Amino acid sequence: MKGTDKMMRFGLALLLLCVAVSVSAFEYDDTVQPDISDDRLAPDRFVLALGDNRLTSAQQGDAFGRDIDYFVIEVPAGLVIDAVFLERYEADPGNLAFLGLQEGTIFSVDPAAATAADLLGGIVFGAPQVGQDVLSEIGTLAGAQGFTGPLQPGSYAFWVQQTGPPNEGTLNFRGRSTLPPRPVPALAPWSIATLALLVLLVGLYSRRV
Ligand SMILES: [Ca+2]
Repeated sequence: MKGTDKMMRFGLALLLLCVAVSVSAFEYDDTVQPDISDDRLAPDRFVLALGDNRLTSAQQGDAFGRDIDYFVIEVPAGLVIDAVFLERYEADPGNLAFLGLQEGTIFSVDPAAATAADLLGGIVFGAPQVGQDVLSEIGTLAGAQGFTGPLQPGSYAFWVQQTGPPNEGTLNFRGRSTLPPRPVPALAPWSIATLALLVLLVGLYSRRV
């Protein structure tokens, strides 16, 4: 293998590394992007990343054209969900929504038949909780299996619905690292990308001369 080819392969590997370490938190808004799945057996899927992971969704009851939202959040190894902030909620006064969750990659029960016992946790939420971290309230839903502390690595299926006129709300699922701090400061992703591009450019130049 020529030296320039080796150099270019090294540069490409660095670029791939850069992409891998700079995976960003998810941000989704179903009021402007496609509606979040109405199918509990085929929920939309999001992967939690470090920091703020925001999901804005709208729901409405039967009289307004039923819209239920199902989504799964995958919590990778090394991360936990340590807070769920209700950042925004807009609806008619007094119109509240419900969020329930189960462990797994689908929501296993028909919402018409679901009881609290089917859920890991849940919450009736709305304007009163705007600005609050509601994770502990989700974990203490009466009759649910319940949990305390952060949501550990795994898959969590969420069911969000309400029965009144349209609402919309923004939840921020905060990802926190559980890995020990690195002893040596790591290169920032942009500096790895810069190095990778330099290696590629040198490789291309070397091929031409
Ligand atoms: Ca929706």
